Amino acid sequence: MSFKSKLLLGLTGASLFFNCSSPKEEVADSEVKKPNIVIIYMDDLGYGDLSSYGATELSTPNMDKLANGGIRFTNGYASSATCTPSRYALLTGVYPWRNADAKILPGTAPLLISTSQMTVPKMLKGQGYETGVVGKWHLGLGNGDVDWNQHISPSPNEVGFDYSYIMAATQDRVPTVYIENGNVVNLDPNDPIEVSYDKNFEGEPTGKDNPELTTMKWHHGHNNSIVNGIPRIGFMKGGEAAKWSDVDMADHFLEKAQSYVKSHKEGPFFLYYAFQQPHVPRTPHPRFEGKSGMGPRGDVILEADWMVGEFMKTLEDEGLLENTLIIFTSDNGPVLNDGYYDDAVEKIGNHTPAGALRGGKYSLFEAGTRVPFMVYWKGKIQPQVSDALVCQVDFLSSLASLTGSTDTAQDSGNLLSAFMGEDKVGRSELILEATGRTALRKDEWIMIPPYNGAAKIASVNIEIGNDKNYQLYNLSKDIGQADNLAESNPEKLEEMIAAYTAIRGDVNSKVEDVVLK
Ligand code: NG6
Ligand code: CA
Repeated sequence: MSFKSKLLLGLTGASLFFNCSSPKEEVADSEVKKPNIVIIYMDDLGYGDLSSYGATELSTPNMDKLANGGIRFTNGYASSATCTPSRYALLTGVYPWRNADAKILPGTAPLLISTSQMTVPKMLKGQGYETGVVGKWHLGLGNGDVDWNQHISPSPNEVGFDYSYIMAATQDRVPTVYIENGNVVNLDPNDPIEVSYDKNFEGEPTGKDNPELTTMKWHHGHNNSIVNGIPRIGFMKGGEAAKWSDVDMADHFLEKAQSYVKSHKEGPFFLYYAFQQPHVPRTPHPRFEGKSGMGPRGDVILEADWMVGEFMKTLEDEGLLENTLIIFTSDNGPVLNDGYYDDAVEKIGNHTPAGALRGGKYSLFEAGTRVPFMVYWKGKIQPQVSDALVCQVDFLSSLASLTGSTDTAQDSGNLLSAFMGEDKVGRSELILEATGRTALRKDEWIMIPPYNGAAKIASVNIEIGNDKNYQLYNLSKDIGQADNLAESNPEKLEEMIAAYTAIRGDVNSKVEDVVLK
């Protein structure tokens, strides 16, 4: 069978469709063009936040189009229950617990990914792709002593991205500026930017001392520099003209993502489009304010859904939809009060952001890491629901397989056939991480080793999975993790501990209590 007819028949197993050794005339055929690849990455969107994943109180029609027109995974995981480690795993194919620095980073942290490390964009560049990142970065910049008034390096541009338009860390952390290809946008040399996570700059107001200057009130943390009335984490001085507008951020990133697509439509391109919603501070554009009836958290989910729709329209208008593989997922599970009084708790009503899952962001329970996870490719992937066990750490090897690269990374499985809807099993084992602690998912089982420390982070009101005893749950029968089978099924527990220790070693006694700073 020729390469072309194989392609026309669809995918078989995890076969390469873009075989570099194929005869020239077949490769030249438009139908064997390498697909554009887009990863849409949400920030703190929960398993139950989409109507396609069971939400009844919120409607997310545009995200649902991806879920219902592609593969909707029910066992799709972020590697971690917080942002930085998940993003590290997604881009590098390496479990974040292998890197001691892969924790929630301050805005001044050095670049976490080594410039010599393999990454998804680097691998794709090797296959002829143009690569871009738009949105939230949160993987560190520079070497630890960034001068925000000079060109910043290393940045995404040194780990595989040809183009970057990012915020350095999170919307609640300084510096509150956009950075394009290593340069702060709209920087005024006469108003230099200074940033510190240790101490305030003399004379600068803070959320703690000047509550009268804030329009959003802090609940825990978030009481340092005030930008646009919102108190943030970290201190910043100067850079007035460069400061972003929070309510316009989503529109701004959308516009950058759309222009990236338009200017790279000859392809192939890879775009990592990292949204900031529904992470705090939740600042919907006025046209979405009050639309969900659930307060700002619901409103920014509707805003993000609209953005997904507009972005998809651009792909369609440019004639790219049939040749673009789109992955949609989230970096960790949901949280309501993550440090500001913003009505997220008060107005939640009957909505369940985690669906039937236990826990939330920061948690080793399922809601920490099991997230909305869809793969959409118009005309190539049959709409379906898949229970295959898949993780974002698998993107590197799987996309390598898709595009004909032999690059891999230590923990990245080639799950291409699962991502194409052919294999319904996926991985057998997966190590999940939450604030420095780890657990093993194996087939339908999850084992959480004993951890000291509080069972709940009180400030966010989330059970994080700590218990002084082993926990063992059968997720196919007990998705809500109510029934700990560790005592009643000692054989399974022993098998799980052995499998866990084989990957992880005996490390748990060293894990300290979880403190959110
Ligand atoms: C925590 C912040 C939280 C959020 C989180 C990072 C406090 C008290 N809490 O430390 O608000 O910013 O870090 O979220 O400061 S993440 O999704 O980027 O991992
Ligand atoms: Ca996050």
